[in-house]
Amino acid sequence: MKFYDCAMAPNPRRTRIFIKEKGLDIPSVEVDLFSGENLKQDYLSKTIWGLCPLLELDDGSVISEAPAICYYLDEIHPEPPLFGTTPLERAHVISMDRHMENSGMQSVIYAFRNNFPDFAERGVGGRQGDKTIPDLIERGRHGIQIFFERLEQQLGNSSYIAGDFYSMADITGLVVIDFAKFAEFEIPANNTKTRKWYDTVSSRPATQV
Ligand SMILES: N[C@@H](CCC(=O)N[C@@H](CS)C(=O)NCC(=O)O)C(=O)O
Repeated sequence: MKFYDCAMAPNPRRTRIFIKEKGLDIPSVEVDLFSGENLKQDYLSKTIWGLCPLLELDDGSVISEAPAICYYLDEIHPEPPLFGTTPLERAHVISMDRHMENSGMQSVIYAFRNNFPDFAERGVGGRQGDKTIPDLIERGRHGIQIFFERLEQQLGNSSYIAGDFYSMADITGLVVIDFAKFAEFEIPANNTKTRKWYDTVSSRPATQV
């Protein structure tokens, strides 16, 4: 197996944390997304989507998308379970993971990417020639505000995001919050449940990557 990673990017980090939580040791290759290595033929020959992370298996097949890679690893290495243990838990984990991605990650990407001069012609990941759109910065900021409000509400229901157990949804939530911090958006001071949850998950050794 080979893991195509990028130290600075949030979606590869989700996968990196997952691999570490599973106690796996998968050789990795660093992809330089900033210089556009993912848009060159070598990388595109592995995935036409031009996105990182990727997991390449020994038979040459390639899995793209962080949740798909993690789901596959969870299937072949079930312990510790990170997608829950029952059909209903799995559904909640996948549902919450998607909310973390669609509501949280997407908002931070809008706010960050459209404000990042080096990506002036790379407004959409995995593509070249899309100009950034300054109006999307505000949409991103508003989305982050709503995301923080809803996450606080969600954590009023259970101690972790998808229930009373740690899961992929917490990994994605943590990565979104650290990426937001990098883009200078902090958890609001009054969001006490989120802050408590964040302290718990970010003190796990596997999240130090
Ligand atoms: N939904 C995908 C997103 C993958 C993605 O957007 N990766 C970003 C890095 S965080 C990327 O490869 N960007 C390429 C680019 O900016 O051109 C996943 O879950 O893996």
